[in-house]
Amino acid sequence: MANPESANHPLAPYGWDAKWEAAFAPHAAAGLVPARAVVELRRHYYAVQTAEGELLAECIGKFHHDAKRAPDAYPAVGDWVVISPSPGAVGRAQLHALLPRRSRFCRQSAGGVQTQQLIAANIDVVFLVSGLDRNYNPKRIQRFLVAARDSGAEPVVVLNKADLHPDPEAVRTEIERLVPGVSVIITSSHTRRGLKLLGGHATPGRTLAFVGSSGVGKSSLINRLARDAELPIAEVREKDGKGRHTTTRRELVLAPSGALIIDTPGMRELQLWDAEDAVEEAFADIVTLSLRCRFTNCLHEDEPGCAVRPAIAAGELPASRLENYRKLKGEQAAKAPALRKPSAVASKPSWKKKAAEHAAQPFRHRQHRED
Ligand SMILES: Nc1nc2c(ncn2[C@@H]2O[C@H](COP(=O)(O)OP(=O)(O)OP(=O)(O)O)[C@@H](O)[C@H]2O)c(=O)[nH]1
Ligand SMILES: [Mg+2]
Ligand SMILES: [Zn+2]
Repeated sequence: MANPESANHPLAPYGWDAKWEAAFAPHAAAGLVPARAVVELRRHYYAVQTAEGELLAECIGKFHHDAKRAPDAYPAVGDWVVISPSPGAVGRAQLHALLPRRSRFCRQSAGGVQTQQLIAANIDVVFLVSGLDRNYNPKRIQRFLVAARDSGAEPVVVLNKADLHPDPEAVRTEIERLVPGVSVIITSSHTRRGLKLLGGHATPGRTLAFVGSSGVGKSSLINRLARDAELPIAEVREKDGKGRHTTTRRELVLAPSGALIIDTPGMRELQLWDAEDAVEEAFADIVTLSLRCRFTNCLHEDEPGCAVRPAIAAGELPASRLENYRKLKGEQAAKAPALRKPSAVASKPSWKKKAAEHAAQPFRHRQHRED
């Protein structure tokens, strides 16, 4: 949109445009200020980028109230938020509202169960990074495409650590056969293979998010794209090829190219999702079929455009298998709320200091990681 005013806005490099300006208008009239959530420090605490610089913003009461009904009512990294400076507290702000999201990437369970974990908002492209060493898993890629399908962002599969695989092209072919039409980029942050292709997505004002298991090289790739980002990376343990959750928070960085790049910690953050992954792995045939259902939340009952029912009707999938799958998914959904409780937080004077301490100390929920 060619709107000179929004193009000259100090937040334009962060993706602010005429449409955001319009969505924000009622809040502007109320004397509030727009900002983009750039770091999720803890639940309900964010570093936000305003026209004047970074502030620490805290959700006010309304958010906690709303969140009881909808977990994704809370801001995620990438969200445009409505704030006001906290009276008498320099560098701090109150967070009042979210501007309606253009896209949202969630980890969600297939089969229509309403448990979601919001990863990032207002992203244009989401890269699922796999390591071509030992991390590569076609079923995980299928699950990712299930999640990406409804996100509003363009999914791209990234096969990293090409330097450690004898034939990366064969893997690409395998994925393309599994999921026709999917975009696959082979990379190596060590040899720089594929970085130009990856960088082709990193155009000014575009928001890119990197997701994938710990240790696959998300931060390494982002550091290559945004040389000044200096996101922490760490050595993979030799014995199992898995990482150590070096990235401990979601963070948006402005790359020299003008793109906005979101780094995320390895995805298996909650025990729930591990259990779920196991179920979905065991029922990969159903997960694959459901990729072709018209509705993301298809329950495979009588929805139009369902791809699972016809497979049962044609005798390709035993009906009992769908029943078992539903039963296991149902059990997980019942377990979900207790695991999703937000952890208690205490306020500290300097958010930068807190962030540093926080980065040095793993989240408690990371005890449930993949190892
Ligand atoms: N051989 C090889 N190693 C790589 C490549 N990319 C990253 N690595 C190594 O893989 C390890 C993990 O990289 P990170 O960038 O920290 O991985 P991550 O995905 O950000 O991990 P988390 O932050 O824990 O989610 C580091 O030791 C990197 O040096 C690559 O292309 N080839
Ligand atoms: Mg990382
Ligand atoms: Zn269906």
